Amino acid sequence: MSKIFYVTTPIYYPNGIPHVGTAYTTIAADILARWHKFRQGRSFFLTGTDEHGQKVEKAAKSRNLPIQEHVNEMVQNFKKAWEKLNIQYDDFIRTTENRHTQVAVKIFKTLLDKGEIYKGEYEGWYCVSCETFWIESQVVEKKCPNSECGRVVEWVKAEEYFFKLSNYQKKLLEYYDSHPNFVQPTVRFNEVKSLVTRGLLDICVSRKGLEWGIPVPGDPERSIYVWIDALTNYISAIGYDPEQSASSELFRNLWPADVHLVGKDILRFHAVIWPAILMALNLPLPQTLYVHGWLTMSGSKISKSRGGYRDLMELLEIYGPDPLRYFLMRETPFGQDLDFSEEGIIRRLNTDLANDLGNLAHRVLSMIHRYFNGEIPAPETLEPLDLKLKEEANNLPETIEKFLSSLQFREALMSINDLIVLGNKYVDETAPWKLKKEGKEKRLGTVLYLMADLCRMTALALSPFLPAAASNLWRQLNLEGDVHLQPFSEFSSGKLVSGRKIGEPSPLFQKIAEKKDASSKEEISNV
Ligand code: ME8
Repeated sequence: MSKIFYVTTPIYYPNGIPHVGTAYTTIAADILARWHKFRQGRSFFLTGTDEHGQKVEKAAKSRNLPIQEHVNEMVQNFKKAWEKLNIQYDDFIRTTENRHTQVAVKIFKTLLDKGEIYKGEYEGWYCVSCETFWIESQVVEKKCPNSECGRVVEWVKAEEYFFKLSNYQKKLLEYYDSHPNFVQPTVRFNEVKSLVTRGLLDICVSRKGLEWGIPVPGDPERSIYVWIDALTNYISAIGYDPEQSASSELFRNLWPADVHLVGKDILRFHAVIWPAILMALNLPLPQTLYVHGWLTMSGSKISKSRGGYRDLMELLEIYGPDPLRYFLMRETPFGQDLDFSEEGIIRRLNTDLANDLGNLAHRVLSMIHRYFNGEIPAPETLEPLDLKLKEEANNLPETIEKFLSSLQFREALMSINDLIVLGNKYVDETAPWKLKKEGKEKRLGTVLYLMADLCRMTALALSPFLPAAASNLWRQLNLEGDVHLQPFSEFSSGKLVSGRKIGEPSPLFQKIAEKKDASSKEEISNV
């Protein structure tokens, strides 16, 4: 059996409700998982919440709630948001669950027994925000050297447990050299390489007196500190056990992960610390770490602490899941920053979704009703124009695969939209209404069959990206089964069965008037 595609998102801090930034990573992972499920019949998508540590503790205290109650409530908010966005994860790991804490403790103990973790004293610069100790030469003017941070660092002295990260500098650099696609895009990989080349310090993996954490085995005064706890979720969730023989079948089928999706903020943890931990555990490293850009608003990163953005649930109420998913994935190349704006969502909704896709589906379905009493006609002899359309449609699976294998969501969506635009052009050129007038019934049947088949192909192509619209279109075509459960062999042109009745056409998307204040949305027309 070929390896099951395994994709992960970061596990998010439940110190606030999810926002559109957290949704960004999660949507990307969902698309990849859905696409691979379609292609190979199976895939595995893990997301979850990172529930220990001071940030979460502080958030609970500010709400005057017991921490457990706070996180339980927040987790429900995440799950509700993901459901509304049609995120189809296979597992949701919470780091407070037994299945995780037990494995995290075992991993800590294994590394301690191997001498990879030791108890020691450290004195030096520390960045509270990045939870990182820095080499003296890296710190200039008491500023954190992490380019995404730059906050003031503190001079600290501590007796804690440390992971021997410094031992891994050479091994990591060798690994990077022999795995040129390990971190993508290249600009991020170069950052990592230069960071590691400058030198690595051992990292502190425990904290004394932290109320909300997993106790260090044999030293309950201390808790396992966040990164060992958090990063290991990727293997604890799928049944890893440091006693290799006890690891689950799922783990053997999934590990190493194919893609870890992360934002720029946690690049170093995933490209340096996590690989070193895996090396220390003698485990293979993930295939790819894909580091995407920020969602910004007026140039600043959208974040829980900054605020100033509309609530994710409210965005979903106003626009629905598909326009949001489409805008986020279509607007900029995935590795780059994207300035988020509701005008941007509306523009994409009105043009690509309503004018192009909605229009195509509506006119084709309506004409089949008008000219063939709602019954899919049979195709006759194909002309060069028809063959060209078929050829373009048949190229689509390979094109999507090419783009998605390098996480080019925007380019994949552009190629689907190109086909939709071509379909609309084909209708204009073949002018079925004229064929009807001229009594060319056979030609009319061929044209509308090809168009209905193109709508079927479009629904399949869009199913990972716009799950709701794809289901809706599938239903309107009255096709059998669920669009999301079709075998990949169906994704080829000419598979539509003639003679079947189609359903009633209804607009796939409602246009919204473009105005500055999108809160008072106004539907302007049906497509
Ligand atoms: O860092 N634009 O959790 P977190 C794009 N628990 N992506 C964004 C974003 C934005 N404006 N804001 C957040 C943590 N993200 C740790 C992770 S993993 C073992 C532990 C996304 O709640 C992006 O994926 O701060 C970023 O890396 C992640 O949320 C940070 O989530």
